[in-house]
Amino acid sequence: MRLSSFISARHCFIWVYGLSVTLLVAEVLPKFKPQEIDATVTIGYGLALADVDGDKRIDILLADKERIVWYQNPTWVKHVIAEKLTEKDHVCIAARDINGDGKCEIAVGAQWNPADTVDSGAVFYLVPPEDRTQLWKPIQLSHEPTTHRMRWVRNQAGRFDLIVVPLHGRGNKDGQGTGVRILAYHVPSDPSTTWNTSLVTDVMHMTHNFDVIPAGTPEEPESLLLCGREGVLRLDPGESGWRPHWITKHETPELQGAGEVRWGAFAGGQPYVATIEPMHGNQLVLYTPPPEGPKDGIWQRRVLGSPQSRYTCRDETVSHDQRRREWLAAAFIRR
Ligand SMILES: [Ca+2]
Ligand SMILES: [Ca+2]
Repeated sequence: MRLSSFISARHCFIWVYGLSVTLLVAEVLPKFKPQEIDATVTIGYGLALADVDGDKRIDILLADKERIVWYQNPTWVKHVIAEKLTEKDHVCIAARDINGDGKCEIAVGAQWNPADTVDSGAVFYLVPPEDRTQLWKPIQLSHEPTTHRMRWVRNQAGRFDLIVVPLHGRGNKDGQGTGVRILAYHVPSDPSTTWNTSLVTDVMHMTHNFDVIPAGTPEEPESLLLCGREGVLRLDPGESGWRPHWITKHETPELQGAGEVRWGAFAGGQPYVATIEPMHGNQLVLYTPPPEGPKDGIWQRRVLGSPQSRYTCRDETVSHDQRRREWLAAAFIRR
């Protein structure tokens, strides 16, 4: 199936979202052929796609429980990048070519313990060896507790910052307390020296995920889409910090925040935001700008689907399986 066919199929799904999702999957999705890449993954917390070795083929990177690895396209041979960086699990990975040499730079998050909002968390930048199939050298950076998600994002100067999103604010209990500190890490010319950070925002709690909104050109800065207990917040870089725009605000009991978020656009260019609600939840939700409203107003909310109750269980013993389902659902309507 050609890529263009897949894109066309996606648009079809979006425009007829009122129909059964199951029916649409059968009608419009191309036929995928599963290929087992690795049967020894323990807890595959974080995934990234980037060209590691500079051969112009996109490779797969994985933050597994105790290993950071990459699978080399097209053979998917596994190479270990780093092992057991912290006592507790690795949890996230960011990979992108940030210096234009065609090979990705890598950062990872570790020491995962969402119950410890004081001492958990860790952030590392990994220095590549000459031969990128060998072990990389970790440089530990400062961090906020409960390090959870990270992405490389292009800033106003055309350089890339590492944006790190913890799950909870420092010292929080049950999602209550000070806001989560979302930080931008600025890459120094020598990565082994101190990395300065700046605050992106601290207005939200239980910030479970975020997305990067593509810029209009490869030179412009990129924006963020952050989701959490309070709803979904768009953040645009400006001369005096990040400008906030609430896509949705969850201030009533029936709206309990969002756990996954993706930005996208219809065939005509009209943007949308897709979420899974609430965190680890069962609702697939679509937000679109109000046709007559102000550009910075609250967007219209439509629930596209609510799977059976077995998907809504919040028991931690099945939480990883829930996350996998969330990812599949969000990816399905992604651009
Ligand atoms: Ca490659
Ligand atoms: Ca590079």
